[in-house]
Amino acid sequence: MNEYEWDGACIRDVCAREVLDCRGEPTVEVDVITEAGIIGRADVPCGRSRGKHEAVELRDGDDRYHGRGVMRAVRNVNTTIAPLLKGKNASDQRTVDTLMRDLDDSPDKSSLGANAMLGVSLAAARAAAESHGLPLYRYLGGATAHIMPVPVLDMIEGGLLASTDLDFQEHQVMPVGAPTFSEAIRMGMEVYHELGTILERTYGNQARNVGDEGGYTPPGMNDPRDAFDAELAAIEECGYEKEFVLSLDCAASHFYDVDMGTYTFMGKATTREGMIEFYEDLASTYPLASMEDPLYEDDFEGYTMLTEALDVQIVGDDLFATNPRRVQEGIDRHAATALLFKANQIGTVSEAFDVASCAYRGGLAIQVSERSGQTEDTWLADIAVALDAGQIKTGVTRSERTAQYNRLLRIEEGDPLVRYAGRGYRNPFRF
Ligand code: 2PG
Ligand code: MG
Repeated sequence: MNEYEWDGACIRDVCAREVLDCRGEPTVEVDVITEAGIIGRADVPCGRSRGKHEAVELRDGDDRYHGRGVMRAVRNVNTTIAPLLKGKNASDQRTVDTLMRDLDDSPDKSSLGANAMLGVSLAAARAAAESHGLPLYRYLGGATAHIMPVPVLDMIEGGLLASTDLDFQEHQVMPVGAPTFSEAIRMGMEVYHELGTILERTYGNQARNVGDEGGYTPPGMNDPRDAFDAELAAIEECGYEKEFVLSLDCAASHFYDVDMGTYTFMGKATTREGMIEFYEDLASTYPLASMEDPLYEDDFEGYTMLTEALDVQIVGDDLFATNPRRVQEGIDRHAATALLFKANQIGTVSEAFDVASCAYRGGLAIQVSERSGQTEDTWLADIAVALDAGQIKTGVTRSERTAQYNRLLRIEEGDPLVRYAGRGYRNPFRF
């Protein structure tokens, strides 16, 4: 042992189990237990509108849960990964992650499963944080992390996340003018409840039913401009016109026809150029500040055209899949201005943080994101602060989303050093 080594987080055991996500689907939960008896626990979230370049989430494909069971991933943790990590130090995040990667030995984590690996990776970080007596955001972010993110609130849902006629997946609002995170949440929820009343008037009482992320699902609404109009009316009714901007997750790959090379948008086949024209029109009519996945995930060329045409944050989710090669290509081609950071798209904490560093160095902003299938675990909130990201997207209501916001409220209350990103959400360090 040398003077820099510390054995206070020596791993005694690693064990996984199947638990449920918010959609009632199974997912992986992992405990990393240290010799000192500390248990670091983490749950892995699951996407529904997944990008094709994401690391592989192992599902059983048998009779249980209609094939959606994760017992293969659980077994991989308990019988293959656990023996490898016993006796290692949970603080050596990179060692933990590298050992698993070497063992997996596939380009897309399909041997062990990205869900198995991320569970272990996050649980190790939790065990280490607790062994050091630090909250997770401080342990992962270091002594200087201090930015509270702007919540990107998914008020009206469409696409694969709701049973509506809207093609875009999320019609969001961002309280950028709030002075603190807690005020941002208060204002956001006031707008949310006002919006419910407004939508009910036009679309009937079923409009208050919510989608996977707690956003409303107004029956018959099929034009994103109607969603924006309703959101702006709610914002105005609350007196917050100057405090909010609008935002979208278009999730365009999911209404793109690869064979035809067209988007099926509002019932019509639309070309890439048609979509870009629509976005230009939207950006000149509404206070639109951010758009995620506006085009098909492999259309880097179209992304570059859009990024150069619009003064709007262009966020790459399916485009980047939190994958270092794709993020680098996006930077080189100026194909987007922000990375959507989803740890389970890549599969380990250290790789995900490396992707974040690459994004920052390439001039991209970072929006830390949930998956549509979350659990009550709140590591996402901690990671948003650890990365000083300035933006977090985690739906709007339902306990698995509000759990993240509640965690951030507690961080803000308990740490006098933190500062709300506000209008600096794309770069909180620019003065
Ligand atoms: C997205 C997400 C999260 P999913 O597309 O950004 O909102 O959905 O987790 O289903 O990929
Ligand atoms: Mg998305």
